[in-house]
Amino acid sequence: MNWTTLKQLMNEKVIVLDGAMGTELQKKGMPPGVCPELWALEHPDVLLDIQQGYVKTGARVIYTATFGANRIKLEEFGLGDRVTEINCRLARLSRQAAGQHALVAGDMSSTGRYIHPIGDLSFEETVEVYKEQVRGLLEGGVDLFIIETMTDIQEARAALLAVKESCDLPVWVTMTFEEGERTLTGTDPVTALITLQSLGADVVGCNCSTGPDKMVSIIEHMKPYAKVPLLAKPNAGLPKLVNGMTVFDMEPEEFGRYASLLAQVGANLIGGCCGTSAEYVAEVARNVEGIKPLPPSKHQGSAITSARKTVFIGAGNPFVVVGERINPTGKPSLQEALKQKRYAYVRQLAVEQVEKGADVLDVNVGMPGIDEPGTMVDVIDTLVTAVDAPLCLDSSNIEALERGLRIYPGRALVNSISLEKDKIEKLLPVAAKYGAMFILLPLTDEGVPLTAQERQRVVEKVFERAVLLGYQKEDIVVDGLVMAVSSNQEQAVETLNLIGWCSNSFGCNTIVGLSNVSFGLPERGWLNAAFLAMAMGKGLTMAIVNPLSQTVMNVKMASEVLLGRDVYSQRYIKYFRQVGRSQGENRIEVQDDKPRSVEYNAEKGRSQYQDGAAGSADKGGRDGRKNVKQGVDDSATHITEDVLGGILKETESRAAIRDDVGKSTLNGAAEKEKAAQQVFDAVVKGDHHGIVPIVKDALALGIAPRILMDEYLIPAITHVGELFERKEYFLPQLLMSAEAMKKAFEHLEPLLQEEAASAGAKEKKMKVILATVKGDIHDIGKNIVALMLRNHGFEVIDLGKDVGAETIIEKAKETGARIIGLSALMTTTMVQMKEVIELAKKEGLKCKFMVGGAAVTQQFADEIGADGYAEDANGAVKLAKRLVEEG
Ligand code: B1M
Repeated sequence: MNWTTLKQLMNEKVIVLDGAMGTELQKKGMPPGVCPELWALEHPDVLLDIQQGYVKTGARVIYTATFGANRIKLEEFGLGDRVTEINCRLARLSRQAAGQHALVAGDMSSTGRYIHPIGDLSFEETVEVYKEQVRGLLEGGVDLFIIETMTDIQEARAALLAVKESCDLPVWVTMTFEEGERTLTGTDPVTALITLQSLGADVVGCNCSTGPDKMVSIIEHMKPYAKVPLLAKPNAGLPKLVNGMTVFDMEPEEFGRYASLLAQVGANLIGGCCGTSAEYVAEVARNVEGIKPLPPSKHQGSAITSARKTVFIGAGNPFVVVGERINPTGKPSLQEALKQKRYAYVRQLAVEQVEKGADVLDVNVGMPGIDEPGTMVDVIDTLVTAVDAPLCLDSSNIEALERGLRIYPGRALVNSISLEKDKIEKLLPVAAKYGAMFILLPLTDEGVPLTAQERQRVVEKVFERAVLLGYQKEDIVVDGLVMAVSSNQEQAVETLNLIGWCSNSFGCNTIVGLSNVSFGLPERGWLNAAFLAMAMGKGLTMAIVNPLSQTVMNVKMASEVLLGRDVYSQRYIKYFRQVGRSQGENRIEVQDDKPRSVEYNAEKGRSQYQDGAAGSADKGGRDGRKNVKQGVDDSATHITEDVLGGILKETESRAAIRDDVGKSTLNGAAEKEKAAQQVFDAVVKGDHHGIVPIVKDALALGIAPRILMDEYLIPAITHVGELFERKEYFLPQLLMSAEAMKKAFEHLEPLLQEEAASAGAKEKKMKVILATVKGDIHDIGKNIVALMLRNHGFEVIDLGKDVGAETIIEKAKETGARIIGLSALMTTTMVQMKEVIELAKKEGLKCKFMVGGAAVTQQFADEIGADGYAEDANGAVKLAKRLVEEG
């Protein structure tokens, strides 16, 4: 059997895959803590027994036991120099187990590290790590590759590219989704599918994490868009912790029944993950026998993705607004920012556009005297953590586009490919390699064809070339080529005719760069809006516009209703409810938005809202702040956004905006509130590039460092935690917010020390050891506690985070510290506190223990025998003093 015959078989049968490897090795004696790959290699009989069991019970494909055999994982066991050897030998063993009855899939999985900008591993480094593993597996004779249990789409992309750039063998990719049908880094099943199949995966699917019941819905969601076969490999139910051991307790019979359900909703290959054995595989085989598989779809639809979102384009979907503002042409402040690599400004432009309704962001960084490829990469890295909107990479520089496409963690839209020699011969294959959609510009080396008919011929010629590289009509968007009506008035009609032809005859999506139409005429907004309405009437599916132009956005919303694209006018109603304007009232007047509801209580530092909605804002502390935030959502934020909407038409600089708003509308107290609010927002939005200047602005207005810390920064990071818990935020956003918090804290730290010194903190020099316990890397709160204790004269010995009990006790002995302070933020790590206290008792240490952290309670502190618990840093100081007094 080979891949071709397996594919043919897939037309008639659901393909049965193998079951678990790790949990089976454990059952057969593999001790905890060893390198599973090495153990399997040293126990070939065990491995052969497991895999032959799978083949006997019906598996047509078995996975090599090389799940963690990449350099980064193997290095943890000191085996980093044996990558190719281990992979090759394990692949050969699987080959032996498979015989002629099954194919061997070279198994690869996560490195355990995150790729830049979420983590510190570079994309190319990751690709190289996987290529090394691929070499070993190829040497061992695998038939295909499986990249499995991936939680980060960018890492999955790196592994997929590594295989595709190393050989022509098929490559399958399966992601692991959490309960809410998102991966740990926030990718949903459809987004994962579209990104991976566009990049060339031959099979896509899901494995691990949930039980088979939850996977039914994931497969159902993917199926309508899947051009490739779908794979499901669930665990034997949800993992449960019993006596400190993880167990999976779904019986083989029940598992088998779910296999039949998975096949019925569209899975083409089914096997088992953690907790499954040959018995489970036998049940899968029995239950899918005779089920006619649902074939893959011929189309996935016109879709582009970011790491966390898919935007569908065209028929049946909302009109797509592509924000035009990240383009330095005619924008001196953006030019300056790009030259100086001040990406906070680019981030700001992105966030504003998305807040104003952009679905996609155009990214153009081309200008004289700049390293365009390098800047494109930097800007993409900035934007992918700032917004969820997919990106349209816009450049005439092929290298910039290629580098951008390589590291972009989704399916991008390329702007643009024409019939010009360079574009068609060099750029088109690059776009095809990365599976990008592209804007087809009906232009030739001879220039712009003037009539719609001439442009149609160019569209057809470019499309003919694209088909050869696997493109379909759904993958292209034709640019109507908008010219200025001031110089050539017939051109608008030609563009409209081309859009009509694409929509009604050729059958593809269309786009216009709207503002070109009005160039050279006064009152450009009206021409832009009128042309947009006409083009939408001809079937236009998307436009590159300034989403901060209220006129254009209002007309877009209205046109969607009139064209029947906005069923029951739902989006229209919602939009105008949010904007707070009725149709036609498109003037934005700063004076309209009086800051009547905002009052800054300079003394208390806390804002108070007099609107009914925010009535209970003065509770203070975390909860108080939460209410304040709600108040802001209902009043001040909208005021600010509307004001900005008007002003931003012409204003580039954030500082200028703040100046204008401050001078024309807000009194001093409200200005302070606004500045402090921006500090809060910078943490929530994870603006780690921009937060320090924002903090400086707030300080310059006279807001005390402690107020900023207690009333804005801590509540902001707490709010981020709530968003994370509600699955509105994912790990990348959490990391960016933590980074922003860290930068702000670093800036405030010396000021907080000065503040404390001037408040007359007494020198006591009592030694306190502080640590975040083992397994826990949260240290923001612990650092604040350390700072506060130092401010009150304690000598703090900060051991950092993820610190084991032995180290803590050792340091206590060494330094003679009288108090040990432990911090833990997770329910899974707070149990470590008990270990430290028990070890201290065992060692006869006479120390007092204080504990704290979000997960910890007074009751828990009592249970584990701690001497005190503090809810916050102020409480920690009081507690430490009490413990000193108690001796
Ligand atoms: Co994570 N995280 N995080 N996280 N994170 C929490 C804690 C979580 C509650 C978020 C959520 O789901 N809502 C959740 C834990 C769930 C649980 O167990 N109940 C969680 C999770 C699940 C995770 C990961 C597992 C996510 C993942 O990878 N899937 C992962 C775990 C990594 C690990 O530790 N092994 C993870 C990672 C991260 C980041 C790295 C991204 C980042 C940490 C960066 C850093 O610290 N350098 C992060 C962050 C920022 C958070 C939240 C959003 C904020 C924590 C924080 O800084 N709060 C947090 C949600 C939340 O707490 N609302 C969350 C502000 C800080 C000032 O408060 O630390 O409570 P806090 O400290 C206070 C008091 O508690 C007290 O005083 C401080 C100042 O007032 N205090 C003490 C603290 N220590 C004290 C010690 C004392 C006395 C008082 O005596 C010694």
